[in-house]
Amino acid sequence: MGEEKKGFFRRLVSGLTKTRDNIVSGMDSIFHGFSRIDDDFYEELEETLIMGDLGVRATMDIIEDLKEKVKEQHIKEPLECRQLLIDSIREQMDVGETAYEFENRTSVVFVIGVNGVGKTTTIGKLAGKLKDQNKKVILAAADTFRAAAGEQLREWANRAGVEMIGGQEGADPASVVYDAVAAAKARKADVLLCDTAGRLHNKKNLMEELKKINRVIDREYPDAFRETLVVLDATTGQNALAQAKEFNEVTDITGIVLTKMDGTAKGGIAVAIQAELGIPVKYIGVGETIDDLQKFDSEEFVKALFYREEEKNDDIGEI
Ligand SMILES: Nc1nc2c(ncn2[C@@H]2O[C@H](COP(=O)(O)OP(=O)(O)OP(=O)(O)O)[C@@H](O)[C@H]2O)c(=O)[nH]1
Ligand SMILES: [Mg+2]
Repeated sequence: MGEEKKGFFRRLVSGLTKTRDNIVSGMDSIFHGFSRIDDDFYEELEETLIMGDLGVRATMDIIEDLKEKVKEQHIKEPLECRQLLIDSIREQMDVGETAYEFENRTSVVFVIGVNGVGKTTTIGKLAGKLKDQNKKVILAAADTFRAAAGEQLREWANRAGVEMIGGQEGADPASVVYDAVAAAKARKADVLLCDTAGRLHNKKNLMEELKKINRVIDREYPDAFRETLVVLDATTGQNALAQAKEFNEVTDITGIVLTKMDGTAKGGIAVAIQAELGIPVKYIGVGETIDDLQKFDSEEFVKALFYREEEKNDDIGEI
């Protein structure tokens, strides 16, 4: 691993401490506590995975897969299941290669999600990241529901050193997007990031609003690449999964941002989202500052989750 990557990995390992304590410690005590592989053993594992927010469906699939592997490979020792389980979780999370095409295209990124999940903060962090890559970024404050929302986004725009287009409180979000698209075209921006209001989670409102905004973009900016990111608060566990499902019914989601992964015990929700919905988690939020957004990688995630302190060597072996 390169130095930078190693740093990321360490932060991920430490950010997942509570999740690891929640899921992996429980699992390990099952592996050590059982002397044979029987129904009770599987039941306890199942319970641990569900308690760890991996979701009922993903858990069932993981356990099924484990049972098959145990049978095929004639495994007798509970401890030998550890690696098989890790493999199963990783396989369940597979959504193919995650694309970040919008970063390299002229694009419009929509950021949606319910109240307080971290949409505005994520946009600020993303703007900072793209700016560091020398991209020209414009923010659209399409959350016109509260005046404070625009001000909060303006602070992030200043922090990231990018431009923001806003509207009056109560203005039509589609008109803000219209203005922002005009600005993006005039300034030859690479990426236009649109903040939206959390109250839109009422399905009908959201659908209407998105339709209207999409029409504006289709008409005014037809060549722009489109990305729709749903932001979910990892600390809400199963609620986050339910929200993702709802948004998925209303619009074509291209990716998930899972925020507040720092210090939550519910990081297992990343497994549930990818396994149940097949939508890639593209970024995770690991804190409140501009540098606290990481690209998500399932392999690294599973490695970090099952990381053992005693395996101190940097190349943490075959997980
Ligand atoms: N610890 C932590 N806090 C975060 C993270 N992302 C966002 N927050 C905090 O979550 C709170 C809400 O963030 P906002 O970005 O305002 O959320 P929002 O979705 O825009 O909220 P509304 O506009 O009210 O719907 C703020 O206090 C953020 O600092 C994260 O990854 N980790
Ligand atoms: Mg906001």
